[in-house]
Amino acid sequence: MSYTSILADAADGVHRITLNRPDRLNSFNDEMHEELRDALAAVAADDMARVLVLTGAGRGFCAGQDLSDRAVAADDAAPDLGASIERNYMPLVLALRSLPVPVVAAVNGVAAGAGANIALACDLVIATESASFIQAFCRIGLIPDSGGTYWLPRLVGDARAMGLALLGDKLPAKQAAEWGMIWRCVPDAEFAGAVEQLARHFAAAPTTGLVMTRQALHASAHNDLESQLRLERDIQRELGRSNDYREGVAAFMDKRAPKFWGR
Ligand code: T3D
Repeated sequence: MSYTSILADAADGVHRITLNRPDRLNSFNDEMHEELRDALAAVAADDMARVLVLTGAGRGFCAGQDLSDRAVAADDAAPDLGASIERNYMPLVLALRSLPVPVVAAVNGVAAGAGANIALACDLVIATESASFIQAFCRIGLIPDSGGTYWLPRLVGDARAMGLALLGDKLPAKQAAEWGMIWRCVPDAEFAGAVEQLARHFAAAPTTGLVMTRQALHASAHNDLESQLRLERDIQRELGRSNDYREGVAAFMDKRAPKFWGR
């Protein structure tokens, strides 16, 4: 499939997907969703993949749903937003959360509406200092979707989640990092280098162990302690049989850098 709304490339285990509608701040339309589904399936199917970096072209990361794509004039039939979410946003969030490689959101500029929450669905969010996060939904009478009502209280606590969701104010990336909503905020001049470093790190990491770490952390949201301990036991049992565990221990004993297989 050739793409017009995104760019996708892969080299040395690093897959990159760039949302590419910069004149609309990379807002989502059906075409972009379809292309994203295809590109994410390609990452999942690539045995050589070790990491996905998701970013935006131009000055923004993503401004959420393309509002010019919506028939909202009084004389038009109301759009079925539930159908749009079921068809596009739910599969996107679930695909990002279950990809067999770590997913880095490299937030290069404003992330608003579903654009903010798609970033938060990724495993690590690194943002440039001039980026910001806006739960813009309340400005147009909607609720935070794409997992917003799930991530926000877990990441920043109820009070801040409520403030962000009800006011729709711009949260600068630096403050988002201070609040623990994202992993890191870096000065604009250092952003590209920091993203590259992260990508290279993951490209050489024990991928399956990382993906199972993500799986266990996600499960902790609904498990009690005993269930979580059982899950850790089961995953550790499986990973203990892996080539990467053998290599990690051998490299430690040999005092050399490990050479992990990944997947
Ligand atoms: O509908 C469903 O399927 C349900 C799912 C909903 C999910 C959602 O995401 S709902 C929330 C949708 N998003 C928004 O409400 C955000 C709208 N955008 C903004 O509020 C602002 O653009 C930003 C705060 C993000 C950035 O502001 P600023 O001043 O830096 O840029 P700008 O001038 O507003 O935008 C630049 C251009 O991008 C502009 O076009 P123009 O005037 O140069 O031709 C603007 O219209 C366009 N643009 C920005 N966001 C969107 C958009 N066009 C369509 N849809 C957008 N979301």
